[in-house]
Amino acid sequence: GDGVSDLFQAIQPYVENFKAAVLEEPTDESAPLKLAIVGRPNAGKSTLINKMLNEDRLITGPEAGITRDSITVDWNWHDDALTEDEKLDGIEPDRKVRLIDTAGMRKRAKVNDKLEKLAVADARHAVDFAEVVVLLLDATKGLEAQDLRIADHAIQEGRCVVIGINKWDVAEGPSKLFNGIRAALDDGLAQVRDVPMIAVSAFTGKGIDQLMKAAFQARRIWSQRVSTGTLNRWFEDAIADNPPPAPGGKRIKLRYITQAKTRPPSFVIFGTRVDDLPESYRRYLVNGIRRELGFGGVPVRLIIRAPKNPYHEKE
Ligand SMILES: Nc1nc2c(ncn2[C@@H]2O[C@H](COP(=O)(O)OP(=O)(O)OP(=O)(O)O)[C@@H](O)[C@H]2O)c(=O)[nH]1
Ligand SMILES: [Mg+2]
Repeated sequence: GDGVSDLFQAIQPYVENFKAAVLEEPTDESAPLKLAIVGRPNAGKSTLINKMLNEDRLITGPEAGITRDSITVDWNWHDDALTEDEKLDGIEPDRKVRLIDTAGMRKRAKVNDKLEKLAVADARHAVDFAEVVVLLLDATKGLEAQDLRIADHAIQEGRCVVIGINKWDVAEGPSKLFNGIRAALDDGLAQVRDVPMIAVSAFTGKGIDQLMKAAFQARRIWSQRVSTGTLNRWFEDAIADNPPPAPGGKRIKLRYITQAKTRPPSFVIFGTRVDDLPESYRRYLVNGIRRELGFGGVPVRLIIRAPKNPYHEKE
């Protein structure tokens, strides 16, 4: 093991750069969609991909823990139901997809075995390099804390999340189940509202087209840029409607906003005394960006800071 940790440290910066480069690649719609399918063991991830491909490409089975390594497979999804708007936007019915199958992720406390640890680490990596992550649930098991943990990791990494509820062919009390999961998700994933949720069956193929549509749409939203003019008009209204508080009688001033980057959409607001701004006000602004500027269902980052001004420090 001599030198291994030095080697690791030497490699680390390249990995970080690569990760950043993957994210900043310009996306035109026609670029293959990097789509990772993740979830607990046995949710039906590999079966779903086989159904998409229409061939028995990946090993599946009734026991948990069949898939051990992430596997990438290229697929062409044909969208049979392009809307008029999508046609006007020049979206083609044949869409390239890079599907990534991953190992099932159990609750960390249960994972003792070394091989399983590696498999889970590998699945987490697949999330970091994907654009959209499908979190696949098992309709016969419902939503568990572990699912929220997986979704949370993806959102923290700035990835779009789409929820697929698999095995819908054997779901009991489907509408109650669906609404129950919706409510639990809205409760458990406070940072992203309205995460798309689709009932699917890897056996019958139900819901696959809807799932793919939601995934492509999420990427489109995640990659979009709003003009500075529109952004600041919204910002002025938002602040006029609900001005920032004035702790200790001194008003916090928020001056302007800019979209620093896309994928994930990230915004910076400049102002003074911003350290005193309550979290609830930040949430108010993020929700406004989501609802009023068309960034619903994807992670949105907002940094609020003082402008870089050498005199400001002294002041
Ligand atoms: N009824 C039903 N069973 C399904 C469906 N999809 C998968 N299964 C079954 O669920 C079991 C697990 O399927 P896999 O595709 O191996 O699950 P996985 O998520 O890849 O599991 P790991 O690789 O272990 O994480 C198998 O017995 C499948 O036949 C479905 O849509 N409906
Ligand atoms: Mg599998």
